[in-house]
Amino acid sequence: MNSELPITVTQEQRDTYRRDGVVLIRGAFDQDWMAYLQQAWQRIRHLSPADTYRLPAEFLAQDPNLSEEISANRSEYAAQRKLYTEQAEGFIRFKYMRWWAPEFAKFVLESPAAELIGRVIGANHVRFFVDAIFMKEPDCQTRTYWHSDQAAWPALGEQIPTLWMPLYPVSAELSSLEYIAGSHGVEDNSWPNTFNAKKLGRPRERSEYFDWEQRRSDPAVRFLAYDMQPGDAVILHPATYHGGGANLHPTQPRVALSTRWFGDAVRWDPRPECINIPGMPLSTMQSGQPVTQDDIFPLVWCDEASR
Ligand SMILES: O=C(O)CCC(=O)C(=O)O
Repeated sequence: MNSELPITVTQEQRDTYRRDGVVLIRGAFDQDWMAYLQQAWQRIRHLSPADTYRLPAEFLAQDPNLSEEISANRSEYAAQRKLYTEQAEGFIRFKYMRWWAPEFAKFVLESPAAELIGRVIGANHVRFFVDAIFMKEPDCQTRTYWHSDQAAWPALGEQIPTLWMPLYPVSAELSSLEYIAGSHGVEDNSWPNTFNAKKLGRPRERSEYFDWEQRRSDPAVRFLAYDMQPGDAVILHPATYHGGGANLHPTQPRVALSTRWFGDAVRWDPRPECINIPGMPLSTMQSGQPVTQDDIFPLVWCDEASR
């Protein structure tokens, strides 16, 4: 499995990321990594609920919100899961796997993902933040609602990208995620769709996520979607709107791994509606302070030139 990046990130790719808030990189991970992740996915998806989300006990003890969220995720009651975790017919999501499924920790720490992020966004240092996996069964009509991720993160900074990679082929027409080019430059005060935000309810002064379907035929809006093979990856700016992606393929499941990363100059900005983070309750984050907790957010890559 490759730990070195097998491709050279070009200036054009860096410029595309800066301009569009999203860039496709082909062939970043070799087929051994992809087979390994496919196997890991097959293993976790067949676990019983009680065997998922086995986080360190102290993380749950110190963070009642996280503890409640994990119980909802493991619930055998579909209604409860649906209320809090976006699970829907034919759509499964897991997160925080790096803490409870060692294959995903290995990917985060040993694959060239962090280097790829650093080279695309121009960071000197790259730390791991959080992860999630999204699966849509063949012929799953559930669309991912249009959203950007920034409102859900308890941190501020330009460099909090997501690396989105399908474990099996996806096609732009049938199963890809879609992106709105340049939407990372648009002012947005949307209320996120996190477990905590749903419990609190949206305050009147915060808007809902903009539904880009309304502008589907507007020639000024660039909707982007890609045909992708295992090993390809999309890097996404935290403020770029993305969504769509029902899986209309008749036989091929759509399984995507999203890993989120911290680059340079990221500061805590804890708000009660943000995501829960294992090992770092919102109440312990000091507003405006840089991210330094190596045990929770390992520093995975440094640019040699910045040492
Ligand atoms: O793959 C999906 O359906 C959703 C992915 C997503 O929204 C994300 O990674 O932020």
